[in-house]
Amino acid sequence: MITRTLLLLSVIVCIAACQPEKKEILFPKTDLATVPLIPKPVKTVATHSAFGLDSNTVIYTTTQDPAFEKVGQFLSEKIKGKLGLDLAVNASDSEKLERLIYINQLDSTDLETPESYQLYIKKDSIFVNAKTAAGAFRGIQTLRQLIPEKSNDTLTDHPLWLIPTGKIVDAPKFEYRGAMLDVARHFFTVEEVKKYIDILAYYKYNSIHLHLSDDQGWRIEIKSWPKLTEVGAKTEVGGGEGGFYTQDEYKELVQYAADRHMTLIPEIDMPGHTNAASLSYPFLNGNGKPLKPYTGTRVGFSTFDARKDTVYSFLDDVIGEITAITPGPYFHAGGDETHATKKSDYIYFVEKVEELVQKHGKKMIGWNEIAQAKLDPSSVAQLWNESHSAIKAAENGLKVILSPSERTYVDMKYDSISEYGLTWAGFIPVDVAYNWNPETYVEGLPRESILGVEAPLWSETISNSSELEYLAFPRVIGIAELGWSPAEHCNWDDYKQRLAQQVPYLNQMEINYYPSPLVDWKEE
Ligand code: TNX
Repeated sequence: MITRTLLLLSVIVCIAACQPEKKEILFPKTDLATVPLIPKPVKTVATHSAFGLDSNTVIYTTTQDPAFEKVGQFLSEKIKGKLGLDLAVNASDSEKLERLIYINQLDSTDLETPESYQLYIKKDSIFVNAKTAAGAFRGIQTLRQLIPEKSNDTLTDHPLWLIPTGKIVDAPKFEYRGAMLDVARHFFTVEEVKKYIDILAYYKYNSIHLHLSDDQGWRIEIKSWPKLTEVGAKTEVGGGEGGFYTQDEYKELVQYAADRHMTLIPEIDMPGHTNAASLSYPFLNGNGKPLKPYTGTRVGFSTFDARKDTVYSFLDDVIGEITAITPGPYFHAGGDETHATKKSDYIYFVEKVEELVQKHGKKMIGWNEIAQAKLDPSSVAQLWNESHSAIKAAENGLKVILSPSERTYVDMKYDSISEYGLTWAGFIPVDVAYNWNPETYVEGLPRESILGVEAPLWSETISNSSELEYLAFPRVIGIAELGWSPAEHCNWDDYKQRLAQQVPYLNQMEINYYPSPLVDWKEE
């Protein structure tokens, strides 16, 4: 009896131990509701099956609107970059209709905003429905995030990438979702700015604001005032060589952003932050002090002369040249930290500049200080440090962009051991940047007055893509969600799980993100 039991036991042990090692099947989750989408969509319904994306999949789009075809091509290029698959867009041979992705223009009342979209994923077809190409573009970002990095079985010669089936109905919370890059304190090349724009688009940002001038440098060619770049572009913080965009390069950036349905917003900061401009043309200077190139990081010492007519003729040319190559609706006129400008001069100046911006067919955006002036309700105030001025702007009918420095200033250090960044607005760890509700953050600011949110990245301490990425990522990813997803979906514990799973994308894009210890990053 004992021997029989022993025999049985040893057989069981052997069965357990002698099992051939289970081949790991790389099977992605097929539950649409658990894919780590950022920003989290408004509504997701999972149907627990899968669409097998493969080399026979074809992309079709509405052809009446060429912008929809471009969205299809964009998707095809990104799939090629991620998986190596070359998917045809609107190919004429209709044989290959086994599995298709259809990007469809649809005039439905369910699609409430221009960026709304619906995604219907069935076993053989994926439909992206949108009223506008912008909506379709946002929809295909969701689709990109649904495509797993790995196919179901890397050993077959016909791999399938399984996309979970179901339905997503989605629309942004705010019409404005921006990121600002300061290319004045340190210059960033066209390629560096493009890379940033491309990543922002993946997380559904729709605006890229470039801070094109400051005390330390002027960064855009103005043909009628060539010294701005001959003199004013040659400096940057720390004494580097500076740089500027020619108008052709600027147009290239505008187009690159437009291809991603993003608006480029140019900023010429004034009347303060103008040392580089005044150094180029000293008649502009209003602080009465001798001018010299500035490569430090102090603020608030420079000003234009607000009472000189020639200053406004100069600005008419500058604003005219820039707006002529800027298709978006806005021109940002700065207006912050004007400690060297008398208050009455400041108000006079901002009102004159608003007129010029409108004369050139644009709406003015300015930092919250502009609320001191009497402005047209078409102008927009960008809140960075004084809630009361945002409230005042709203009372005067202006819309407000929220960039509260203690939450959205991604140029602040994460913590005391951060490699780059400033600290004047406090440390901003990844959870602090995420854990706030833009709709209720400023007490007394009505919801209808909020145009959206923006994450500014000032560049005193950073000078290349890798340093930029260290400060921006992951914080701008969280701010993307705050700008898009309904407040009830914005939850740190849930978000940090989804953020942790962005690693494959961040690695594929070679993004030097800060691996915050608050997040349990998923190793690949
Ligand atoms: C404040 S925010 C500034 C910038 C600096 C930034 C550094 C604002 C409108 N002005 O000039 O670069 O702080 O964090």
